[in-house]
Amino acid sequence: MSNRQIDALIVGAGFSGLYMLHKLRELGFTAHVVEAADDVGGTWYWNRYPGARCDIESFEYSYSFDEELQQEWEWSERYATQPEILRYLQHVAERFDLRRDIAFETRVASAHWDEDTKRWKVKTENGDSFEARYFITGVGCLSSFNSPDIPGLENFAGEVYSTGQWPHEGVDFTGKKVAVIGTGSSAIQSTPIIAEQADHLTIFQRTPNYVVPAQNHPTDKEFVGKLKQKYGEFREAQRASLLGAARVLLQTPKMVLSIPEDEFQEEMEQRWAMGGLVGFMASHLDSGTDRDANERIADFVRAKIRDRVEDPDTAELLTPRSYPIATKRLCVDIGYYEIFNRDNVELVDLNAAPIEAIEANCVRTNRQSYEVDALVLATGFDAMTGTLNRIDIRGLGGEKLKDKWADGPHTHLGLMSVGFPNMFMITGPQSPSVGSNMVVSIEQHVDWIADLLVHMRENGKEVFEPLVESEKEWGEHIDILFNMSLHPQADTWYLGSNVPGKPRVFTVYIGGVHAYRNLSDEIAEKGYPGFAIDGEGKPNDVDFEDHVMRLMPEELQAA
Ligand code: FAD
Ligand code: N01
Repeated sequence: MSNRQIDALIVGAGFSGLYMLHKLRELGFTAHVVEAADDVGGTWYWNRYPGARCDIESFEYSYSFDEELQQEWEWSERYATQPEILRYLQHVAERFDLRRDIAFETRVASAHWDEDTKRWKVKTENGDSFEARYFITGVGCLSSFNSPDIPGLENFAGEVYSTGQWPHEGVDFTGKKVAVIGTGSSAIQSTPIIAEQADHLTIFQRTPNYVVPAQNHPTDKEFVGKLKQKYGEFREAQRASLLGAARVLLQTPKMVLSIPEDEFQEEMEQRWAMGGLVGFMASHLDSGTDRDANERIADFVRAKIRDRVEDPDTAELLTPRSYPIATKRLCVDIGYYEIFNRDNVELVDLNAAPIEAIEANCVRTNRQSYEVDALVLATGFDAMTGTLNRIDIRGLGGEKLKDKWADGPHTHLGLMSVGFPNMFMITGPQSPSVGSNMVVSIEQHVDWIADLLVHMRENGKEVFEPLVESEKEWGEHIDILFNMSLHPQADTWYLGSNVPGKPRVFTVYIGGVHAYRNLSDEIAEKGYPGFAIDGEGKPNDVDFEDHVMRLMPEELQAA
């Protein structure tokens, strides 16, 4: 039991918490991390299912804050596997001697703002407590597993695995009848490997996904060698990009519907051959705002499904039609569709035959029972707000964050919430987060918070909080961007639609990594308008929409 007095208490030892700790220590603050797992890694600690790897090229999906680190680390593949990313984060922890300030196997249970001392009182489930000037969460957008509410799940007598909490020793499915529930990225990455091992694999699908190929390969050493000669410039380009990824594979500043058919097909084939989600997520000017334009791209991907899956009925079941492409992070595959050409793989459409119950040795739909030895839940996460809401966070007047957010998150910049002074959320809801290369967005948040803390220290200030008006304005800005986009036409975890009872509220800032950085920088440069420092603040005078419009190509503005 301890009661430590520190400047900052950080929750989580993933990409966010590790960098935040390093940055604050460098600046002379006392900081401590509390992490539920027994080691660093976050996402890459927990998600050890077979096939797990990143969807942004590794030389982009990595820290930029230390030149020596980025020069010395060698990725073995274009998209590194989970073990390699975990090794990288362990290397970072060792290189910067971070573990000595991390309490592992410790879960933060509560954080209460004390108005008298102007400090956060943080308690862990182990009974430790901290008093910290700043409470900084790096708890992850995708870190609370969404266990499905299927009748009888607890009666299943075989093995049950969740992709988001995979056993460290791995699982051998050889000779087993396996069922996978869910067809999101985690299933799309794991099922090709499970299909090779299992005697039989049944995949239960509720909503088909758009999937593009990774075209993974061993690292192109010549390319990366050249890139490392100007890594700094490349990192700047990432920060100045829409998605936080700078290796734009094809530059096509065109409106989709203006491209002649033969030219369109040729260009899309090139994108397909290059692989990866970046070339499809932001492929054309209007693909995210005009449904007809979006359909043209979706149709290209749909045709690819028909090419890859031999049985036309199965191909049709796997084809998404009800929602626009890229309204959820695109899935990237290595051999997913091809598994449906195997004799030992079966696809069950839950829309035609919903699961009625899970029994001791089978999954029973309203049409048929499927005998199963092992059940894999690839059912996603209570994303964006889920992990924050699991902590008893109380701000001014004892208000609970969870209560304040009962109808969805309310934040300023996705970074702070009114009534919760000196609390910061790295990649919080309503920030670019999951709509971007997250390492770039994490570094931006960490740097902004660190600069602010220095500003507070240099000016002898204690309490920092957004103004009510700025939070309202930010919420309206999020809504404007949402309504300009095709996101309202999809039911995704971005909107909480995957968790029964969650309010349908859009939780991602989609104005671009570049626009977000620019407006955040302007706020800092102007001395933090829109926030109160020790109770005094000027209203926000930063024009959020203007930042987005300035970076929007003219053709799109006109449209
Ligand atoms: P996390 O890595 O989620 O770490 C949060 C940590 O906080 C966890 O270790 C958790 O145990 C801890 N924690 C939470 N609550 C508490 C508590 N109360 N007390 C103590 N500890 C707590 N993004 C990309 O940009 N590109 C990708 O390729 C990519 N691939 C992904 C693949 C998978 C399988 C998943 C699930 C996500 C992926 N993401 C990807 C998103 C990924 O989550 C982020 O890129 C990034 O790793 C998040 O880092 P983080 O430190 O913010 O959060
Ligand atoms: O989760 P998901 P995920 N009965 O929510 C289904 C990142 N990530 O872990 O779509 C039956 O996408 C659910 O159906 P529906 C990435 O950002 C990246 O796969 O809600 N089915 C869906 O099919 C990603 O977007 C990588 O209708 C149920 C599936 O389960 C995010 O994490 C890899 C159900 C869940 O899919 C989440 O991905 C992995 C129920 N009761 C993750 N409940 C990379 O490739 C849910 N489903 C880098």
